[in-house]
Amino acid sequence: MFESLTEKLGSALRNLRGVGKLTEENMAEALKEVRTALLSADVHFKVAREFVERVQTQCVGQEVLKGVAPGQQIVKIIHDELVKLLGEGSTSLSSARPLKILMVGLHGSGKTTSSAKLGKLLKKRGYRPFVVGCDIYRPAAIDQLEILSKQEELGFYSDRTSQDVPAIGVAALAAAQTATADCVIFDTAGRLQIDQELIEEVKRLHARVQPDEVLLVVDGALGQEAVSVAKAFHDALSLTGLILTKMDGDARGGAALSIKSIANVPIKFIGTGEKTADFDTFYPERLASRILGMGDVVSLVEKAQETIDVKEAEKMAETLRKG
Ligand SMILES: Nc1nc2c(ncn2[C@@H]2O[C@H](COP(=O)(O)OP(=O)(O)O)[C@@H](O)[C@H]2O)c(=O)[nH]1
Ligand SMILES: [Mg+2]
Repeated sequence: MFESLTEKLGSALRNLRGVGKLTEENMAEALKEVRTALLSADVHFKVAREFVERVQTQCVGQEVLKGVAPGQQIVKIIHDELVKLLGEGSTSLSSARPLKILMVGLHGSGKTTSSAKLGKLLKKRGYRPFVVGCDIYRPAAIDQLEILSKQEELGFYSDRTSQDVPAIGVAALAAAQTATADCVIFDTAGRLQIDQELIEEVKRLHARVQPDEVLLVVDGALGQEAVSVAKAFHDALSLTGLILTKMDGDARGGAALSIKSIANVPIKFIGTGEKTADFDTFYPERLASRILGMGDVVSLVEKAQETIDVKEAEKMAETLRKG
């Protein structure tokens, strides 16, 4: 995942890690390389620019920590900014019961697979999930979902004779209730591109079933193009989250790093393979550490910061004692 970005960021920062003193020149040089690394990972240019600016501002205002090289401190700043870019602590799902989840996205992004994967994951969390095949245009998609639902022992509903997607949705809710399911996942149809007709259909389904979560499934290999896809779906459907798929493949990082700050929708899950088990809650911290590949430096700086915090607290206590 993101090997090339990791390599490029690594080389930009390696030179800086050891330097005893940061000068404007060596910092500017490194930050330029960081920006280039982000751009070549197909991160949206605005995101890359703002990222570098934020890092720069923080480097200037940073208090020098004892026992930490300035370059190492920058690694920590970049790490923290990456975490922010990927989105912090926003992966939880609505607590509504039944929990109704609408899966939307382009054709081939991984909606059907992710519907089954999410069902499996939620089952593990104690839900009784039910999946619904709403892709009436491709009978094979309904078969695919049915097979996966059998495999994972999830409730399943579809109506191969109906062309009325909102009606299928409503009937599915009734079937789910009868089956005492407490989580209903609607797998919908996709097109190769954003398509107004299709969006209208999903909107009608949305209006009828009133989902608690609207998750956009995005191919992680898309790059910054994912941003316009997310925007279009967000405008039409008010997304509540994203699922980035195929993160095991040639994902360069563009989609993951751009989407949260431009479309302002949190990444909630990632798909990391073709099997139903290859699916996980998204942890920004974990991915940031993987991208940077410098966990040792990050924890070193964290320790140094903790020491400072303790000292400050002691100082404050002392001041208070003296009154
Ligand atoms: N490697 C990999 N393949 C995936 C992942 N998610 C989906 N796929 C594959 O992508 C293809 C399209 O998936 P599908 O769920 O049918 O997409 P849909 O058209 O959006 O419903 C299938 O061959 C899936 O096996 C993933 O996380 N990793
Ligand atoms: Mg499908």
